Amino acid sequence: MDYIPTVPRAEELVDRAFRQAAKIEVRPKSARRDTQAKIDSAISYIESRLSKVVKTFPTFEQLHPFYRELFDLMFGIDNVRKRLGAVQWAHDGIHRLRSTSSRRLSAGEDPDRVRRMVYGRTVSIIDDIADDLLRLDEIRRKMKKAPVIDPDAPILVICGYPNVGKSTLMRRISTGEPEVAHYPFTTKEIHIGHLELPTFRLQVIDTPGLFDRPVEEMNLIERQGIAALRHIADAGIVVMDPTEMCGYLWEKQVHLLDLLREWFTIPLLILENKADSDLFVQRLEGSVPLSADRASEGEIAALVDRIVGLVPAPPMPEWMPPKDL
Ligand SMILES: Nc1nc2c(ncn2[C@@H]2O[C@H](COP(=O)(O)OP(=O)(O)O)[C@@H](O)[C@H]2O)c(=O)[nH]1
Ligand SMILES: [Mg+2]
Repeated sequence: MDYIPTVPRAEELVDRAFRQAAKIEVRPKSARRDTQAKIDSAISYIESRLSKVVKTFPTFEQLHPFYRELFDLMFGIDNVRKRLGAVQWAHDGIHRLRSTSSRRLSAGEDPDRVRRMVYGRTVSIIDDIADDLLRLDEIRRKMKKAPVIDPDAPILVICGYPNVGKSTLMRRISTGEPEVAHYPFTTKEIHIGHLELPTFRLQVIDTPGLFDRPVEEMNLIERQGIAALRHIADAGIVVMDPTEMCGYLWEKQVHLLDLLREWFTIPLLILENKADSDLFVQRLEGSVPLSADRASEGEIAALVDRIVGLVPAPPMPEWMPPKDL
């Protein structure tokens, strides 16, 4: 996610505003002008901080549907809108105090009394949005940790039971170290690798806890997580372990494969891993036997070729005739 500035806490906001205001001195001394200057300074400070919060928060309409859905699941987009609305409300309320105070000062009211009224109302307004500010800052921090996936570039997901060899495969086919990001649907992490191809860059995603068990075992959040990822996946690899050294019976793995075939409409490549083991027998027709651990560079290159064949290359930018043609 792009840079989103910190959301100030209520006490910090008020403290700073009043502390800055206290330093102001007007010459020649005039209680009225001095108070007005202090009030203006405090109000301007708070106004600008609050309006920055509202203006710099990402507008969900502009986000890719993947991120919109992701954030909606994470913290409810309506909830964020309501909280930003509260911040705007506080901004407007404090803005109005400016004219109220100058009117009362011009009318000859005791400056100290006017200042106390303005400060009192300011504290009470900011107090009303204290919880919104806290929550917005929490949301901002979660947004920054969102997975670094480019939903518009091709994406390959790696599926299969735990210990079948997904991470090993991921490391073999990616260029560089896979990045680790947080995904709200599992307590675990999501691993994103990149496969540099001559014409485009493929993102390879391994999601421990998501595509490695039957959907019946998942809670609603995890199912929604699958739905969000399904949006953006272009192809999948299902890693299976016919040696059952992973700890899962072959029948269970086949069941997961059937479910994955139901969930995904994208092309799936089936890989039977651990071909180096004495226990290995290829069990499915059309699958690719491989030892993710021991495969030679040449075997990995051949696998990458098959993967590339699965993924539609991103469209070339369309040529548009100049308007005056
Ligand atoms: N014999 C053998 N073991 C493998 C192979 N690939 C992975 N493993 C082992 O299987 C275990 C699980 O591998 P890992 O990649 O972490 O599986 P993941 O849980 O699906 O990500 C590890 O101990 C690997 O060393 C392989 O091709 N042959
Ligand atoms: Mg793993």
